[in-house]
Amino acid sequence: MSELETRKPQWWKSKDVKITGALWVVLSALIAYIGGEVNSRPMGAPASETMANTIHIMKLFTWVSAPVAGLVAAIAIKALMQKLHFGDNPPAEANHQISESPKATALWVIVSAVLCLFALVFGMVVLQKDNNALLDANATNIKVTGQQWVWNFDYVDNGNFQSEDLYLPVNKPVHFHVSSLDVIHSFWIVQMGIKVDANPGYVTDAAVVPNKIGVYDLRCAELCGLLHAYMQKKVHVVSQADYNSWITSHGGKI
Ligand SMILES: [Cu+2]
Repeated sequence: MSELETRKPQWWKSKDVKITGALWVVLSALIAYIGGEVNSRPMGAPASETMANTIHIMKLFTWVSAPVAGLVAAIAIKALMQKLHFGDNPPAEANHQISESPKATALWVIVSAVLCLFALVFGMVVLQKDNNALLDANATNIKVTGQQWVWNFDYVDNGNFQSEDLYLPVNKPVHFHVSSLDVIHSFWIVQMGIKVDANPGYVTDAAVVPNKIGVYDLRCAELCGLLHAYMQKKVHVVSQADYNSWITSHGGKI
C-alpha cells in the first residue's frame, strides 16, 4: 500500500463538512435572532427591573444555546440531504471519522456540561437577586386570592380593604401573598416578570418593584376551568399621591 493510500483524508476539507458548516452558521444566526429578539416583543416593554433581567437572561441563554441548536439542525438537514438518491444506486458509504472520534465526543460532552453549569449558576444568582424585594420591610403587602374566574385583592396595609382592581404605587416594593379558594391558578403580571402559582390552602410569596407608571396585564397562567381565558385584569401603576387618593376614595386607610 502506498503512502498516499494509507494517509487519512483531512475531514474538514470535505464538501459535506463545508456544507454542514455553512448551514450551521446560517441556522445559528436565525435561531438566535428569532429566539432572542422576536420572541420577547409581544410581551411589551418591561415595567420592572425583574422583567428587564428576565428578558436579558432569556436573550443571553438563547444566544449561548443557538450554536448548539444550529449544529444539531445543520447535521439533521445535511443527513437528510445525504440520503436523497434516485434509481437503484445506493448512496455512498458515510464517512465515520467524526462520529467515531473520541476527541469529538469529549468536546461535545465538555461543551454541553459547561453550558448547563453556566445556565444553572447564572439562573440561581438572578433568582436570588429577584427575591430580595421579598425581604424589604417597607414593601406594600397585598393579599391576592384567585378563584374561578376572578382575582381579589386585599390591601393589608390599608385597613384590609378589598377590591377586584389592582393599583400599585410606582417605585415601591410590593409583596404579594398569593392563594386560591378553589383550584390552582397562576398569578402573572406579564410586563413585570412575576408569575407564581395560586394554590388552595397555601400562601405563595412574590415581590416586585414596578418602575414605570402605566397600565399592564394581569393574567391567569394556569388552565383553571371553562373561563380561564377570561381570568385577566389590568394592573394600574400610579404615583404615590394617586395611589393614596385611590385607596381613600374606595374606603381604605393610608
Ligand atoms: Cu385561573
